[in-house]
Amino acid sequence: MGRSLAYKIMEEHRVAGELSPGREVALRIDQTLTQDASGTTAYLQFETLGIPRVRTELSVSYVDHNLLQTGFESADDHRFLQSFAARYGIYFSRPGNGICHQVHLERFARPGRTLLGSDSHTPTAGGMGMLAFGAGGLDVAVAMGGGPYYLTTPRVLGVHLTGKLPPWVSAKDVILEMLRRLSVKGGVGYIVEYFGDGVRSLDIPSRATIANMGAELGATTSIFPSDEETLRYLRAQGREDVWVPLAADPDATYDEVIEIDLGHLEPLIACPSSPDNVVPVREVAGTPVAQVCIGSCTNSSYLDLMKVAGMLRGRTVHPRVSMTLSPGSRQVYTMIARNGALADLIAAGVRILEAGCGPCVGMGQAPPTKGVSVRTFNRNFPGRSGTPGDLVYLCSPETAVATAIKGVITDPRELGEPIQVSLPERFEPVDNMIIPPANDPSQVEIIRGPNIKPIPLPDPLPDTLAGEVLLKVGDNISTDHISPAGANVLPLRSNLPALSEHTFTRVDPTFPRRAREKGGGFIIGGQNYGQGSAREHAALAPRYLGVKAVIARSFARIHHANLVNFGVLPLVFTDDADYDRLQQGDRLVIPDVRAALQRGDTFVIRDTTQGMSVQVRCQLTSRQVRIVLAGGLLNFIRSQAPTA
Ligand code: MIC
Ligand code: SF4
Repeated sequence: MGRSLAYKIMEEHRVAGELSPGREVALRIDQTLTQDASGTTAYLQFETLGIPRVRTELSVSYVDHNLLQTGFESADDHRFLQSFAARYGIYFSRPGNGICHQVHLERFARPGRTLLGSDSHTPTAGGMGMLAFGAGGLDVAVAMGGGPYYLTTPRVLGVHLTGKLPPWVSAKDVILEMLRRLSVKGGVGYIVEYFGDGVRSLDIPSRATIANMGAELGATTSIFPSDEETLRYLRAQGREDVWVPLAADPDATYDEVIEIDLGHLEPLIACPSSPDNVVPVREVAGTPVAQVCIGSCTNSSYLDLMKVAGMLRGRTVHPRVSMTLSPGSRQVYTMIARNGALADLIAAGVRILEAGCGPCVGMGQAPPTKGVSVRTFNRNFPGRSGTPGDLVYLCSPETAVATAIKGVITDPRELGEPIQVSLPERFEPVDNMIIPPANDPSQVEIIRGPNIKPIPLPDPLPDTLAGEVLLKVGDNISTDHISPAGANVLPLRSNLPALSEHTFTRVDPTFPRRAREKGGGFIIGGQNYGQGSAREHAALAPRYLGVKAVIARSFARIHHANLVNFGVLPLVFTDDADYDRLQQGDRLVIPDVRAALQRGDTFVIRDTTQGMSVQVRCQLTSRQVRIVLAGGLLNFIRSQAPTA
């Protein structure tokens, strides 16, 4: 039977386990990436493994999130990361060099290889046939040490692309169409694999845009074939030597197939405040707008920015609108500066920001109260922009610029003839801001600022778990709700005690205080609990405040793995209706939890406040059970290490 491309690459990288949907498989990881906001904890944990040098083919540490430097904290983190990289054999992409996913695509991604990144949009590299996963920092640390990446073997959703995109419709509209059809839960448990004639008409930055936002579908990853177009892009990057042609077998079968005729798509937009709240732009056209932001790892490529500049040439941003642009990489930034496009953007009134994540992660540019913000980004979870009650829309660069010109949400097809841009023959080779590791690591001193605090190791799971339901939340709670980002909080990522004081504060500002006063307890979640980012802080910080278990209707993949890694028990109701019965403030007891976990996957929780019991399931592999019993992955690894 013919195999999908994803399964071929997984088979080549399988080191243990079974490649069968739902079963655990362990994959060899060729490359890793980290970014600064999740990298500090990843490296602090790597350090505890006692491995002198990374054992991957390539590991890169990027600095792209915490660039505001409103205090000493982030600058200290940057220095720590740079010295750590030099010492342990990791390439260091300096602050200002660009967003990890964009730079990785340009300079390092390789078709057919595996990549593990401590950021949920790592699958962007799937745009060039790489099998790339987002994971918590601890999983990335283990991969840097040469350990495999364990995951539940996903099913494969084949997306059959036919036709060609009409004028004014672009890659973002393809992935918004996927989100419209499938929702933010629709990709859970799947790798999304694109195939068919329509693929050929999409350049690599377009494929990367689509693969990037597979994260918003909840998918394990997304992948495109590697073809002539991939070669063209790699050649333009001066990296044609890493090209290999890759595709699914011609008779490949997929677990499910959906059809998209590119020719039938129209400009789409995700309305506040979820990436799957998608409608055609024409349905919300005319809505007055206060802000337009171009950038993020989804839409900040050379082609994107050239389109934006071309549309704005000779025009001025509408007086009501504040428009920003953050280039995806310094390569892109340099090129638009040299060819004059940057001057067109500046002349049109665009506020040019640094190459990095910027407003996408709430680092500045919070929109005004009740002001609509239209962004080319990938996430619009409530409050992520930094403004409470924000109204963030997500769309293509074409729609964003049409909107910036008119001051109201505008279907770009109203602008007449579309702008034509094409891939350059040669991208500017700019690796001078990527520092290779030191030749003599013994000479490198690791520099730690006062903001970098050690991560305490948790105790093993006790025999009985008891405590109060500290918080009950609804469906689709994102990691932005659990451990928010933004300019005030992100600089605290390497200081767990300080960071934990922000846990759930966007949902209930009293949460950290109550959790401390009660000595920890339980969280009740709805469906898709923990969707969004890969930040392990969304497991670490609640655990630090004493959260013992999360009982939810279902979990997002990366967050589920992060809870296990830090010894927080993820439990799922066997009867969905029990979600309604448990209430915030109820006292719960899980007796003999260690024995129950070892016995099987279902057990009983007693609600002593209401005098009732509910049944829950723990969907863990036997390896994960041992990790939770040990109190987390680091404890587990230590217990496995041969004693001297
Ligand atoms: C995000 O887009 O939410 C982030 C910030 O890039 C996160 C990573 C983090 O929180 O450190 C992600 O996507 O994983
Ligand atoms: Fe950065 Fe935004 Fe991409 Fe996250 S989604 S990596 S914050 S640009």
